[in-house]
Amino acid sequence: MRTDSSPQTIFRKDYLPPSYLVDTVELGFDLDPARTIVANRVTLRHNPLSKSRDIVLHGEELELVQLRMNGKPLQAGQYELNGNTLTIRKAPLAVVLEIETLTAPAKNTTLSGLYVSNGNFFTQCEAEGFRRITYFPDRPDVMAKYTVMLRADKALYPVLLSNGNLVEQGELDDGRHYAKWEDPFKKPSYLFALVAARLVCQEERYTLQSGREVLLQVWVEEGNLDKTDYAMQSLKNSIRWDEERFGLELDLDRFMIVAVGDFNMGAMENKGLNIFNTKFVLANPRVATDVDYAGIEAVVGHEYFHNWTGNRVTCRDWFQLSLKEGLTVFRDQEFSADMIGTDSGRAVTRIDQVRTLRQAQFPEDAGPMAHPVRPDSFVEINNFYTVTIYEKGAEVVRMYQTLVGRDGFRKGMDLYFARHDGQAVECDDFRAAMADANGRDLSQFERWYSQAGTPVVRAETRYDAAAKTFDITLRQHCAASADQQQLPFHIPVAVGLLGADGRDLPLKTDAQDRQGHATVVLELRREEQTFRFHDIAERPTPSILRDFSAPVVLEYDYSDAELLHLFSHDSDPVNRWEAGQRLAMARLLKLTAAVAAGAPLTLDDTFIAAQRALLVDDSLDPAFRELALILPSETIIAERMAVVEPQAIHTARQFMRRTLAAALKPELLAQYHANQTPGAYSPDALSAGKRALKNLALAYLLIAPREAELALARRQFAEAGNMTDRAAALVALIHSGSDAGAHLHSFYQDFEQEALVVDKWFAMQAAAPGTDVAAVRQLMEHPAFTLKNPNRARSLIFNFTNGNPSQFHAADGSAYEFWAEHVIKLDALNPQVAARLARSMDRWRRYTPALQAHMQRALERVAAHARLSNDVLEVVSKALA
Ligand code: 0A1
Ligand code: ZN
Repeated sequence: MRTDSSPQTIFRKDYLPPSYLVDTVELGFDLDPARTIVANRVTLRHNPLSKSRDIVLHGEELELVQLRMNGKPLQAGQYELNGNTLTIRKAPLAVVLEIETLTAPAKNTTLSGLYVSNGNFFTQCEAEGFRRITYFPDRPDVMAKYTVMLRADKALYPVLLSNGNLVEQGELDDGRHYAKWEDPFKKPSYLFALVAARLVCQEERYTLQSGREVLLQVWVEEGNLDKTDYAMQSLKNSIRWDEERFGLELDLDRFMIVAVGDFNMGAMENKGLNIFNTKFVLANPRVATDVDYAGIEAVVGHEYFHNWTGNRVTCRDWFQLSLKEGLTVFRDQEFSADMIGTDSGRAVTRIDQVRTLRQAQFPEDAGPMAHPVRPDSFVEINNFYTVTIYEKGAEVVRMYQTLVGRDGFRKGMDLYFARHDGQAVECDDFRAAMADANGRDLSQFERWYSQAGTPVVRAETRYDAAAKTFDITLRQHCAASADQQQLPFHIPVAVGLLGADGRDLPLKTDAQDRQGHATVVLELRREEQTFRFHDIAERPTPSILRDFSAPVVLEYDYSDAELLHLFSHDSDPVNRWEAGQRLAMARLLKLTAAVAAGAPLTLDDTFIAAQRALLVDDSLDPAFRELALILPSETIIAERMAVVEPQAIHTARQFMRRTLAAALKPELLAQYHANQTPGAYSPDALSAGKRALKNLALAYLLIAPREAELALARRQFAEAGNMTDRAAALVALIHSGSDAGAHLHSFYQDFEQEALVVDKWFAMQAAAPGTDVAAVRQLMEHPAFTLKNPNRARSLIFNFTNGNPSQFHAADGSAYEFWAEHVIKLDALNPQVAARLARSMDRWRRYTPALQAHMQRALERVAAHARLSNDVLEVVSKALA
């Protein structure tokens, strides 16, 4: 909660080095849910880079019991306790502080700091949670060695874990026991963790490529031990991959993953003790879908890869967050792609990344919370764990690889570690390593870090038949934000040219080193540049921005004929998919306008024929076909409209789906049967792709179902051997508007003991177009619903506000009232989760005036609430500004 009246904005330009550095931290915990005593003995020395001799410690929601400096108790007048900082002025050069504090973990509903989940103790310290555990200079550029002593009741908390190595354990009086942990590596406080719990583990000894043996553990509650195999396998794959691709070895003898049911985010990379949301650990075929399996692989990889990109080399300050997050997302993306191994599998992962960017990052970059990959200011750092920092940050890292090549990228990484291992550094240091290792000038590339907004690249082409040249002129612009003037970006634009036969033409540009390739990377640096291709014997169809080589909007006046050509032939699967999206989008925008104008709706046969051809093309990966057949989402369509009318968009998109379903029915049915995956379930990409295509076919077949289609879905629901198929059948039945009630009931009965499946049960109802706000309110009355568990709150509320636009934007504004009410309710429990929900209203100014008026009122109601967290206050005040 806010302690002073108005929240402070923190600026990057105000960075000052810490006045004191910390060498060692010895922590002692007497764990008790109501009253935990934390004894902290910390050795500090003055930082020669700082002029100040004041020791500044952060602390939040702590009761200070005792404070001693160099052996002597400090009295009230010898330090200042002001809000959330404790200052000792004019301190000696070398200081030992002994600090004893009290905290109440059971009362901590924020899930930041030390908290209790299902009777067990966990911590979450990123970004600023450590200050809720003890007084400390809680900033990432203060790195120290930690020793941790845990004491707790042995029967209640048989497992005591912290970072690094277990060095001692034993019994105490009164049924208590202790464990002492030592982390051999210096780390910032945000990477501290402890767990005291009744848990069991799957463990394995694993031999690194160097021959060293390490202990790997996955800790879960007892009933979940049958759901740890995939996380363990993913961990081993991650270790191997980082050795092979980047030459990076696990530096600890022991690496632990712990699953917790109450968690604000996906997972946390605490040194040697990763703490995970159960959603990204627990899986078996009965309860987890293919998407869940892919998520586990990605997040296990992500947290493991942080051990080097984040932990060994960390961030100087939180403005540099993307230094570790963008880079680590890029690494987990490459890991997932390499695990599939095929080119088409790799392309499927890339298409998924593009969809996420368009669905979430582009809107963020155009809305009130827009910020550069390296922000210049923030109010609450927890609000900056965004798709811009993570996903756009990963795109920025990917562009280095596109510019300098895979080998060049590896050289840059090697230099980065050679220079900065053990340090807290800036985004600029990473860029310098990439530039220096490759002898490249990447100074203009800095603008990807400093300028917000999505650049638009407009392409024009000119074919000269006599000279056999083809010119591509690229022009870039980026809408200037209020406080930023935009300068041209350094944009890699990958281009190929298709001949009339659909094949790639060998390319000859003015650059000497790129002759004869099917794809070249053009480097756009100025506002406008023309690139010439030679010896082009026929007018080609340009395939621009292959593999989505930069996070930009590409505008080019493609004719339908050109798009159809690309959709059937482009050798670059991402652009092949993209051509289909362009064909669909053009029609969806026209249909939406027709709905709004009350005009008749039609869909042309050419488009239907193209979709049909793709659907039945067995030479293509089923996963790719599924993606190519998914229409742009309602959110993505909305981003393309000047004034958003959610109902019209929904009606238009539904019309297109219904028309396609009717026209393609025999083919859909054939694909449904052809893509069955009999036998034991396997989450591999090929099987998952078949299931995805089959279930897309089922969803289409159930748009206007007759008895035969309903029977298919019912049978799949009843007989499915895995959650992917069972959940897909249930969703199709719910959307068909037929007898879903009984199926929902039986699904719940079967899985009520599985929290993650109950989340799915809420989520699928929340996102169904038939679910209005009254139905959501009713679901909240269900005994299994609680606002206190973030996964549960998200499953119902977020899937409604973000995943069900036609109902969330109901004309009477009733769902906005619901939103306001729950932002306020959640804020009293958990500001981080509340602030995420608050962001559902980001784009409110783009809706029709009537909807805007309702939205503004709801935003103002939240803003006027008496006791708001800084988290929510920042989001709503930026929205209203
Ligand atoms: N660093 C973690 C994400 C994370 C951030 C904040 C948290 O609590 C406020 C928790 C996790 C990651 O990138 O996985
Ligand atoms: Zn991360």
